[in-house]
Amino acid sequence: MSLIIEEVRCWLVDIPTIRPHKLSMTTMGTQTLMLVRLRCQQGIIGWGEGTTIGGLGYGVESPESMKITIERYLAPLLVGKPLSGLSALNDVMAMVRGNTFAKSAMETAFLDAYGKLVNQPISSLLGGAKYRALPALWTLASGSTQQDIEEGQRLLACGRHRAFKLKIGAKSVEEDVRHAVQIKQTLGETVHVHVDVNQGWTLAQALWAIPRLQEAGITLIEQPIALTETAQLVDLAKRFTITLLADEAVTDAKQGIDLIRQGFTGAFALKIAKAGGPFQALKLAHVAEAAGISLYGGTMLEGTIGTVAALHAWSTLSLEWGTEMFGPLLLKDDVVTQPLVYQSGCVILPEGPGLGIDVDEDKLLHYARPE
Ligand code: MUC
Ligand code: MG
Repeated sequence: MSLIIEEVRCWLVDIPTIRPHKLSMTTMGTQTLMLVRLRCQQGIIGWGEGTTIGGLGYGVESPESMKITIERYLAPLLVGKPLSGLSALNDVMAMVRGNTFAKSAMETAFLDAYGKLVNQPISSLLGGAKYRALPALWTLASGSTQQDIEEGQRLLACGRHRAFKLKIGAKSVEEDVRHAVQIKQTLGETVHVHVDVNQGWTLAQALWAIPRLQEAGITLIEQPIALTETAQLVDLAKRFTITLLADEAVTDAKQGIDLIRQGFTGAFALKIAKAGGPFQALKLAHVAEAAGISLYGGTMLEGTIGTVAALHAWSTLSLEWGTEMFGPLLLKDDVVTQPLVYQSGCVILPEGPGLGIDVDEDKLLHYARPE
């Protein structure tokens, strides 16, 4: 069965966060959702979303560049062509180099539309969901140890989350370690706490901090050093028993193979934006599975559309380290008619064809930047 796209439209939607979200490279007070809508033959609509963190602070694409990449380069290649599925879409999109964040939004919108065409959820197009409740941690990133502790305790008490990630790397390494150890000790032995340094340390700082965090019972150390220092990351992973999670250092299947060949023994964080879409992220996941590398379902702090797209992919995998698909909870509002359900430390994969969610176009237009 083929899908013919008739029109592609993009919007930039700015939504405030519930509190400042502090990472090593930026503090977020707003998230910009780059939304794409495919209008296809037979009246089928597909939605996709691309996000990043802090404009160009995190990655090489901005929301504005994603929109222009789609409007100017991807849409003209795709509109009017009969697309028989993901492989056909892939071949066309390969004519544009790079720009995986923009391609992720397009691949998501295509999967949403194609799923509606064949009356199947995206997870079924990607191999089939193994479960519908996926573990989802919460990231503590207020910048204050006391506030993070209170936030963590409140979320544990109401049962929404059972595991946490801490954003560190912006302060001195001594302060980072003190902050993480204090939070871990207060939240307790049974609560999984991991840290994301977002490339904030030098090798020497990492060598000082990692054994201290390991000793305190921190469970994972995410991207401690610069993404380009893969030999050092491989070395660090071999030195300690605590698992090192490669995030910025591993975007797609090719980079996964490179790290595995170098002897990496840690885990991989998957993100649909890094790889170029849910299907592309699964290619990295399958390489990792074949090499015995454990997996973690990562977020680019997407709203509901991008989060659900990733959940469909992650639901087909065994994720030893769970997921961090909490993005919609960080936003004060969203553009969908029904919020995702978060309960007992998990997020529930929606049912229905395509993404399984409906977009509220009035809300979208309310938040959208004027053209
Ligand atoms: C990252 O690097 O993992 C994920 C959660 C969060 O708070 O930031 C992102 C980015
Ligand atoms: Mg990370």
